[in-house]
Amino acid sequence: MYHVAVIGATGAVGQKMLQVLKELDFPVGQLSAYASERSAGKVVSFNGTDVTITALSEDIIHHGIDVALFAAGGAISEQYAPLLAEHGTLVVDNSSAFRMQETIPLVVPEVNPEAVSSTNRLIANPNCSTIQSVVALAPLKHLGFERITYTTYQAVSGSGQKGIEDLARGSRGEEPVNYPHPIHDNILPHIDVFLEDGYTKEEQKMIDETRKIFNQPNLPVSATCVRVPVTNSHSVAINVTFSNETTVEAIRTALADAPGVVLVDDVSRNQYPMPLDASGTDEVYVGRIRQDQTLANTFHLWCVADNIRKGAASNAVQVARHALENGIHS
Ligand code: 2RA
Repeated sequence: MYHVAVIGATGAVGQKMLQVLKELDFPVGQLSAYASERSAGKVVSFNGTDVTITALSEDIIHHGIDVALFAAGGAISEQYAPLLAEHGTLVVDNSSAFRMQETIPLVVPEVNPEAVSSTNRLIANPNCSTIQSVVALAPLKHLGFERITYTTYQAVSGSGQKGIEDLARGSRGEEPVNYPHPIHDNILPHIDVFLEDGYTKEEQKMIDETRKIFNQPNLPVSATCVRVPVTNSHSVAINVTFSNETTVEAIRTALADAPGVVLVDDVSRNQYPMPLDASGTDEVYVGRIRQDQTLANTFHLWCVADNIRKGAASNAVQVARHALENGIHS
């Protein structure tokens, strides 16, 4: 049994980590919850018990923590995650701070479990929209990826509680506070900041992280990331070109047998993945599989997953379990 800490325990992802640690039967002997000074003394719930929030400080290295799950944003991760890892804690970080550092594994256990070695104490959790996309694509890797394009339809919960509140505000006819435009009755082709070339940082994350996870640094990948007025669960339209010939049926068969994937693809019965069905689960749902009419060896896939669970909290817990089972000892 392990002493597990959740850093950022009052946020949407931190709260979900507490829930998922219990639901996935993670071997928690002791649970500690950390957040900013502002939240110190507040109470969160773990396995039906109240846990009082401790203000995060460098003192944490003396608290005997075996496993730390970080969900407190990049600046906090940069300050505390390497420090804890150096002092023997296994750290899984949900921020983007370390994802592209060469020596730090970026892991989705169903996709690249081999990226974790027994010397890694700091492991990065990928971006939510990347996680579900690579889970959907991994069973097709043997076909050879030539090119991938993503178009995302991302729920407001990806922005945390403030995104959910903006959607509710809009439905009451009030102005947005978090987003630059109303999200109610609207869509925003804008997630995270704009970069010099016109892509957003969210789009660049999907591009870079896909290349790193599949270990194909030069793979042509492109993305358009869009915020939609859905409370929870992201959807991604994937267009993928393979080097080898295949068929829709062969793709369906590969996905039907794949870990973490549920195939929902029977349009004769209007069966396809939808956010309402994915929310509250840890699977990635894939459907609408069809051949692209315009390009050889190219297919469309539609995938949906709970962005707070598989896209963040559940993947982090699964990564921690995988690392512990594979020789990382605290
Ligand atoms: C979003 N990718 O949906 C973010 C959350 N990590 O905005």
